[in-house]
Amino acid sequence: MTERMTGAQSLIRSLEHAGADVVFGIPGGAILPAYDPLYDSASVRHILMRHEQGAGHAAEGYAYATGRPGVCMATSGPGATNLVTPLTDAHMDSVPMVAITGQVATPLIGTDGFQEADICGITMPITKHNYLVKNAEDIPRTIAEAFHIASSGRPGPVLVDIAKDALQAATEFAWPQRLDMPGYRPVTKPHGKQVREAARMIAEARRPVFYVGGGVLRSGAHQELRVLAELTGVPVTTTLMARGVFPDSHPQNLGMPGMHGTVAAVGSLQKADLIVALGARFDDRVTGRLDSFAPGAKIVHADIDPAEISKNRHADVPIVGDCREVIADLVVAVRNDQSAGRQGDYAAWWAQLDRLRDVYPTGYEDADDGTLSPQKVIQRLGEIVGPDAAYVAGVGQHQMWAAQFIGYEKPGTFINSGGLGTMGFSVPAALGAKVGDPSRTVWAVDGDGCFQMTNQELATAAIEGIPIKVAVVNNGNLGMVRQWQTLFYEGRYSNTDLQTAPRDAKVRVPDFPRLAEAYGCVGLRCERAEDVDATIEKAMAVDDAPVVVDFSVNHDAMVWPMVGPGISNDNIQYARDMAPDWDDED
Ligand SMILES: Cc1ncc(C[n+]2csc(CCOP(=O)(O)OP(=O)(O)O)c2C)c(N)n1
Ligand SMILES: [Mg+2]
Repeated sequence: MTERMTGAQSLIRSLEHAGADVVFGIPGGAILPAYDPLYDSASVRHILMRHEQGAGHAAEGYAYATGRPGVCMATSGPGATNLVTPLTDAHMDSVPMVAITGQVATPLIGTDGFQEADICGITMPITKHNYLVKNAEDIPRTIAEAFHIASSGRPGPVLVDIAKDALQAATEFAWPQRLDMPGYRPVTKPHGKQVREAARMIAEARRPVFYVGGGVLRSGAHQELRVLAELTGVPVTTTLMARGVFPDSHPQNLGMPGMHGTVAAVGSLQKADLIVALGARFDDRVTGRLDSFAPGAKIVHADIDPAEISKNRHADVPIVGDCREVIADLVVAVRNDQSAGRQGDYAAWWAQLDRLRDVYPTGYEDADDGTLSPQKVIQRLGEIVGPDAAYVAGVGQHQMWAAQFIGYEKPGTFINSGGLGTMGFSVPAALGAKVGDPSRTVWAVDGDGCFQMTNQELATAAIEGIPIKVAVVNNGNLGMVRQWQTLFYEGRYSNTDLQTAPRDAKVRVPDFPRLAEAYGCVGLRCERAEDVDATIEKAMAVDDAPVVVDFSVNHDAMVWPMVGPGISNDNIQYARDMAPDWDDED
């Protein structure tokens, strides 16, 4: 069945067929034809953002909350280039997303036409795939493919750039019944022999560890992971991207590895004789100096993307497949081994790791000048708000404290920008997550620097009725950069003071609660430890407007533990100038 309509109508009809219910965007000349039929769509809600970067991060937040591709829309030229950061972000963190951009009309392409940018060329390395559509009849098939590519295999962003004359042309609409993509067939089913080999190595290992990454979240494998972990008794570490896929309260969870990981998690990888990497990519923030990472470990590496395997660290047993299927098959293989009497004995290993956990728990000390500790704010937030809420972090110290001091019990409850480390992610991503799952309480945990990059989306949140809550951990400076200046540049604080919370607290630029009020949100401030609980409760009681809380905290707090940049994980500092005693008998 075909129907006559314009390319623009065909685009909106295609979005409806693809199951898109929300589009985050900003109109402009080249995409304008699409905004006309969008006005009439009964099933696609368009949310007018204040910056295209916000539209992109909102689409990411939506994808986290729903598991479905987030959709954003922008016009040609500057609208499209403003999507470059969120597209890169989604690419680095494997977030399913479809970005639709208007392009100048085909006769203008290549002439430096008004608002022409070669967005397909620009985004080639930062999208999973992209399309330039010049003919109206190609629109339905392209949209169908874009959604399929974004959400299958290793998820990622797909950009569809559509020339204005293709949107305006008359066409026949027909939704494709079948996609014909001979070059794209992601392998999801792992090879049985490799899985059995991995199970054998788990049984034979003395010091194994599961290194669990964001792929486990994306594949929805948290239940399978728990079964595998409990069946084997192997310690588990969850990366920044995987916080929550294995409960923090579980006795086998050692916490987060990496630059600001727990001593036990970092130590477990360094001392392991077997690392089973599940949907993780041996990122430099996890491995530290690569040539000294986990020197005695054999590697089993399971990933849906064959390009990840042996990219940074040689895999002794490569397994290409969807994490959920890999882990489910591993459970079967381990059970078979166990019924044949082959089972690992990790008692000595656990004794070693338990000692590290006991002696070096992740903690903090209050400042002696009576100022509020940022860690305390974040810890209390997690305790009061609880494990059902979603916490969406910005980038910097507050992000690391959010990863360390909120207990995550459920998958998808911690949302952040891991690979790219994008300041400005938090507010729009929180907005998108709240739209994706309105029943969930969503807290943005942001920094005073990050917040100033995208806080104009508070206008979107207020006007569209999206009651997110924002905790600005206001230490008055670009804290993570300042921490590096303290540690590696002799305390020379070049350009990191933001004046958002001057020590004499006279003039704050901006004054965040007043800024929030100007945007139609509720604005609160908390400066004393004794007011933290009541302030959080006050913010929780507001459900008809977005809330921004300025937690004015200590300026000098630092994130510990820390593996300094470019150094070996062996040299992790538990606190400044304090290295753990590994007490390793080897
Ligand atoms: C877009 C962008 N620009 C610069 C950086 C470098 N950077 C990383 S953390 C950071 C400081 C963030 O400051 P703030 O939001 O106040 O967080 P804090 O570290 O103080 O908690 C900066 C500038 C970045 N990650 N992203
Ligand atoms: Mg700051």
